[in-house]
Formats: sequence, structure tokens, C-alpha cells
Amino acid sequence: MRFNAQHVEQWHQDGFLIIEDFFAADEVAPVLQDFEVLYKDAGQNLESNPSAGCAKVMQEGDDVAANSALQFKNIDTLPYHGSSAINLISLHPELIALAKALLGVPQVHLYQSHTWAKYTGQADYDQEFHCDFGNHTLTVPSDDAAQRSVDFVFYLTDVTSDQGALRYVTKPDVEEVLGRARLSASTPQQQAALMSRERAVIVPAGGLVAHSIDTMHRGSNLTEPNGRRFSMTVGYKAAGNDQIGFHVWQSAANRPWQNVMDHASPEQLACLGIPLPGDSFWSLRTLKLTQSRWPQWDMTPYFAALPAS
Ligand SMILES: O=C(O)CCC(=O)C(=O)O
Ligand SMILES: [Fe+2]
Repeated sequence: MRFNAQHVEQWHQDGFLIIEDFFAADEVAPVLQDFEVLYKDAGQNLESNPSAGCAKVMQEGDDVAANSALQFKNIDTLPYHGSSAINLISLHPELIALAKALLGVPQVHLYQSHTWAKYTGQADYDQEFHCDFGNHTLTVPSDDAAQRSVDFVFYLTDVTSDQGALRYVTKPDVEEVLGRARLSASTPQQQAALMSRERAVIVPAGGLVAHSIDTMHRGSNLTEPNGRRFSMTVGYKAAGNDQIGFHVWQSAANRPWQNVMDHASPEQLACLGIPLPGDSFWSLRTLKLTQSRWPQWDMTPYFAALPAS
């Protein structure tokens, strides 16, 4: 186990949990290799720019929408055009176990998985403090943690203070400086108050932060010359929680799902909504048709669990 009861307690109390060495070096290395291929040219566009590799900082009057588009460049969504390492890391059994433990539920669903490659100079990555619920639910975060989400971010490169470390404020600190638990901070005074309590997620490659849709945080700029930050954002919710969503896996039927299907265990696939072996969905008909759709997927346990008729 890569976490303990204290970690779970801390996540509930603070809203944030950081585990510096969550992924081992030999788990990080092949995923980093995938990023190097996926984003081979992503940092290079900067070379035509005379101040390449120098921090870009928004000035008053700059186009916020244009910067936002640059900030959110270099994001890909599961399934990835890469090895099984990048395709399975968001379904790592220890990540699933941690999501279950934090939410306190027996079965979880992966509702978000994307990469993000940031480069010094490509955008001004500084953000205001915000909570993420706005694009994860049409309501607001539940009073009950089990009905919220676990949002992980983990890093494939070392993250220092000037390489885009996520800034965050713990729930008790938010309550102290803003008067009560809040989901927004719309005035400059509120932003400044939060900034006075901010901490930074400074972790080596393999480090992980867990938070949720109701936590105050912000992206920060990359100012280290020629710096880069490779990360993955991975969200889980309780299985069956229809309030929360982000990606729709089924809508991307032409994407390379075989990179996931052919390598994942039944427990991992269950996090994507694929019924476990023995589920009543599986009949000889659905088994055979699904197998013909994904010929390389080893469906032996699914066939084996079919009750003899
Ligand atoms: O990338 C980061 O460190 C944070 C970004 C963020 O919070 C967001 O875009 O919602
Ligand atoms: Fe955010």
C-alpha cells in the first residue's frame, strides 16, 4: 500500500493530500518517454521566438482568451497514442485503491484522464484561485465527500516552485481567511487573502497530489528558463454517481482504445464502465460480439464466468 489512514484523514481535513513518491522511478520512466514522443514538437515552436524559454507574463490589456488557449495547449485525453504505460497509469491499482479509500466507497469510476505539457514562455500559466466544480458538475460539490470526487494530479518531471507548482490553500485556512468555507473568491481582496496562505505542490517526478472539486487552488507560471512541466490529471468518482462528469469515453470510438483494452485487468476496465466477469450483461452473444470488436483483448475471465446454460 502506498498510503495509510493518516493520508485519508488529511485529505478529508485539508482537502489536499501530497504523496511525494507515489509512483516509482520505473513507473515514471516509460510514461515520460511517451510524453517525449507525444510532445516532441510542442516546446520547439518557441524557438522562432527571440525570447524563447523565457517566462511569458500577462500584461494589463493582453488578450486573456488567447493566453487561455495557449495555457491549455498540449492536453491529450485517454486513450493515448502511446505505450501501455501511459494508457494504464491513470488506472494503476494503487490509484484505484487510494480513490476508493478517500471516497470511502467500494467501486469507483474514472471520469477524467488527461495529459498536460507546460513550457516556460508558451503561456502565462498563472491563474486565480478557483475550485474545479464548475466543469465537473451542473450543481455544486456535495456535502458528502463520497458524492464528490477525487482529483489526482501527478507529475512526470520534477516540479519546483518556478516550474508551475500548483498553489493551494487548505480548507481550514480558506475558512479562516475568507470567514467560512467558500467555493469562489471573486474580489482582489479575497484573492490576496488566499495568497497569504498558499502552499505549493513541490514534488519530484512520481509525486502525486489528491484534492477534489471543492478545493481552492491555482495554476502558477513557469519562470525557470527553458522549464517544462509534464503532468496527468486523473479524476475518480463513486461508481453510479451521475452528477459528476468530464470526459465521455464512449464518444471517442475511433480513438486507440486497444491500447487500454488489450492490457487492462477486469478491475481496471470496470472503472471505465465495462462490467466485471460474471455480470449479467455478459451473455454468449455480448461476449462474442465484444471479442470481435477487440480481438486482442484477453476475455478469458469473462467467458469463464459465464454460467453454464
Ligand atoms: O496545472 C495546474 O497546476 C493547475 C491548473 C488548474 O487548476 C486548472 O486549470 O483548473
Ligand atoms: Fe483547477
